Amino acid sequence: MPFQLPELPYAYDALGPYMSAETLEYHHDKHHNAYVVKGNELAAAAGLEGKTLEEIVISSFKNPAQAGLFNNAGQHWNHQHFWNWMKPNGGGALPGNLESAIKDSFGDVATFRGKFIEAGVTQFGSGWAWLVLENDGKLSIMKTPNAENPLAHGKTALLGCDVWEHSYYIDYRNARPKYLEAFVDSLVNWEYVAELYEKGPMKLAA
Ligand code: MN3
Repeated sequence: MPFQLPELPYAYDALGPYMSAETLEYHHDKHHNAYVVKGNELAAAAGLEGKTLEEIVISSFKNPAQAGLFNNAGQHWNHQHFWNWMKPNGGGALPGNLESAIKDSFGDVATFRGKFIEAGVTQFGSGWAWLVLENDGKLSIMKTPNAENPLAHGKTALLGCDVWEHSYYIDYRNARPKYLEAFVDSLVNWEYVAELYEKGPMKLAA
């Protein structure tokens, strides 16, 4: 099935003042849409229309000849989740199951918060910061360049923050740390993160 641009799960102005309507209009309607259009073009050219998005992300990551396809399919996957990783009036208290898991792996929530923000701040250039569910049930922090994601590495993403400049430059200019703090403290949809945690490590086809 061709990739499709999903609707935003909230109004363009619903994430203010932390993420503006202008940012969401450009980020969703222009950037994410371009990944969908180009991804479909390249998937068709590679004869992969019958494959799932996840299959395409995993197989194209291993194939240097499909780097362009990986970039677009990976970014489509990342953004599909990214819209759901935020919500109006986000942030705040974590659901109990997730809070326990974070304490088990990081000691306390503040330590997790610091490590996640640090990963985003120190990702040189474009990329993503991640909270990952390892196959042994532990949580870890990861950062990746460009379109790369935990899925490509056979891991389960619970939360990701887009640190490409298109995600924050209109609202925060070059202040990436302030954007990451606002993301964690006021935008994250922790219920969605907890839902992904409850599903457990993804079962990936070999
Ligand atoms: Mn983006």
